[in-house]
Amino acid sequence: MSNTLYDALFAPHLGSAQPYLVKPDGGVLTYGDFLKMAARYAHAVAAAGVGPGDRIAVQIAKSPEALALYVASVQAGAIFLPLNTAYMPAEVEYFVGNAEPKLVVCDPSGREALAPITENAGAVLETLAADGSGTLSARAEGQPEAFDTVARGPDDLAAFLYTSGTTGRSKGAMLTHDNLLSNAETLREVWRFTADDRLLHALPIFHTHGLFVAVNTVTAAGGSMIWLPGFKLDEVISHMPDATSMMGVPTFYTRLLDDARFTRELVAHMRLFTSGSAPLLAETHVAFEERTGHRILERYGMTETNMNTSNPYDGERRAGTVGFPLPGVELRICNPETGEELSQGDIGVIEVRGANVFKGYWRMPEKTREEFRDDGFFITGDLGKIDEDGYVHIVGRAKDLIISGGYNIYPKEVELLLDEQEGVLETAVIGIPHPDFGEAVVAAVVPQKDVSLCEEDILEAIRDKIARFKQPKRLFVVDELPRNTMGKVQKNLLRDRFGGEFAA
Ligand code: MLC
Ligand code: AMP
Repeated sequence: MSNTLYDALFAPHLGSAQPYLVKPDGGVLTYGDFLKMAARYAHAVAAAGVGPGDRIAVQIAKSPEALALYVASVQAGAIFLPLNTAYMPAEVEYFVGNAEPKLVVCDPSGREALAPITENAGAVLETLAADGSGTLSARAEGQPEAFDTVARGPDDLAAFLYTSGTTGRSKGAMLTHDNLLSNAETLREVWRFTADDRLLHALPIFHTHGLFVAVNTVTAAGGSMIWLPGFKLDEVISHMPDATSMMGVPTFYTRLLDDARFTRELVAHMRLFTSGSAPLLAETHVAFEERTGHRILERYGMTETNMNTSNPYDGERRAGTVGFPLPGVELRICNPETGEELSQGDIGVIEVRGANVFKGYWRMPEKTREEFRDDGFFITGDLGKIDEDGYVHIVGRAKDLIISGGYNIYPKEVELLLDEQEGVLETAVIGIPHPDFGEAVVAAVVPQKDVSLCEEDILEAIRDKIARFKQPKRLFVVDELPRNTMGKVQKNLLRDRFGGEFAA
């Protein structure tokens, strides 16, 4: 029986002695051995009661076993729901409540906090640690090394990835087998990945970039990956000589450029550097070329759409642009209010349609309807234009969103939490330029009458309530928020006032 994603990406490598994952200590896991491990995990999740269409929520460290669990989920016909390891239990509680997973897998250190949540939701809780130990791996041990792949068609769901919303509530983007497969095959082709490639993989695997763009594309080509637990400068630099390619968020590249060991000689053999998830400053693009002789290939995507555009492999990689629509992706620029298509060169909202675009938000039909046009185009919320040579430029966002080090933060979620704190009347959360993260979260807070507030106390009060990366890097106590005549907070004025806070 056929399973769209497993059959195309993984099954061709069964029994293969080709390297798949190279561990930080140099140990190599072949495709054949990796897929046996994935099969054992598929037995383990099936034994936990997971059947076709059930969700598996995971909040675990990046490891070969963690990746095997993704493949096991695909093979078992389940829906994989990876969660940022920085999320606090209260955030996980929402995802578990919303997605109703059959199985939740967390780090052993998180078990105590998550046990009441999963019990409440009627989910099985298992653990998997960074070193591959845990109750789930114990279940997987001794299981058969082959698993009868569960049948799944192109339109069946393979993953839910939660993306925050402007209302402060996260939405589960439903991605099908075909969404993922079509994008992986396109990227393999346009970025020329082959079995000779070895990707330096330092991204997290709970997001589209690290999991689908990187893993699925390399696997589609039969290449291998240097599987680092995260982005640590020393490790990345020391493994660079063994890689052919790297995918990163802009912070990876600015950090590399800040290090004198990152030289032209170190990367002379490299074939490709790609960047995405956040804007790559034109000056970083230029500095990178000056230092290394390589032009970073910038592309543009979203959780909901996978990758939409890419600068060309051959031809000019134009700094400050995200290149051309990928084959099979239609892209247009529209008036955000009327939806009318605009002329070349005009700025409007970017809309996309294609096999890459998700099926909608889990149990949020209204939200889904709002974000699609009647003709099937998805409204990205990014503002852009197309230049005279056809390159797409992203010039801003119609959505109130901050992207910090490649992670998305919706100000509303942080504002709602700050508003709940004692003595707080109202708040506004903004993103301002930051030399390392691109943008940093900062907050302006108005105290209630006759209350005196201080930055440290408020930050301390929210410390365990939301993921650290969403928390303001600075918090300013102000007398009032600037408002326009309609009463709407003028965040641009706050950005003008506090925008220089992290200036170099
Ligand atoms: C970590 N911290 C951050 C942060 N990452 N703060 C703001 N923004 C971030 N992105 C904070 C931590 O909370 C901690 O704070 C301190 O920084 C050090 O934490 P760390 O874990 O040691 O940080 P580090 O390892 O240096 O992580 C930085 C990073 C990481 C850039 C390597 O954030 C990262 O891997 N980002 C990639 C994100 C990504 O893959 N995005 C893809 C989305 S998919 P404190 O105060 O506790 O010390 C997508 C679609 C598409 O967007 O197009 O690709
Ligand atoms: P996410 O919801 O995490 O998938 O983030 C998607 C958002 O990241 C997009 O809507 C864009 O705003 C932004 N993004 C992704 N790639 C780029 C890029 N190359 N340049 C600018 N913004 C980008």
